[in-house]
Amino acid sequence: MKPLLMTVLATCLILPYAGPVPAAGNEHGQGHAHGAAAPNEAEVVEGEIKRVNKSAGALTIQHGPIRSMDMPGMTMEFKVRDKGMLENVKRGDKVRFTLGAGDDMVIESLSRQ
Ligand SMILES: [Cu+2]
Repeated sequence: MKPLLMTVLATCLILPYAGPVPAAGNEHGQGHAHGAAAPNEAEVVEGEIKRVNKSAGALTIQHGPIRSMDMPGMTMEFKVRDKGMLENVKRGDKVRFTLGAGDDMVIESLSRQ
């Protein structure tokens, strides 16, 4: 579906402007410079890829805290929205990603740090 692809691309373009993401701090809340293009304010999570599973369309990521989900840092597997997102990453890459709304923990956007 084209609309989904557009969403993924748009999100990827927006990411570089999200600004520095605190690795451990809580500095969110100073200004809203990136708000205009991010209607639902998806939280950007930092992590390191531990495994790329192309057949399952999933990534195992050692991620930092995800405050919007009350999740501490841990290593876990995430599905990706589009398997094409797996083409540009490999084990050991440091990445930033956002998850879709809801409990399904699907990676909606992904970029290398
Ligand atoms: Cu987790």
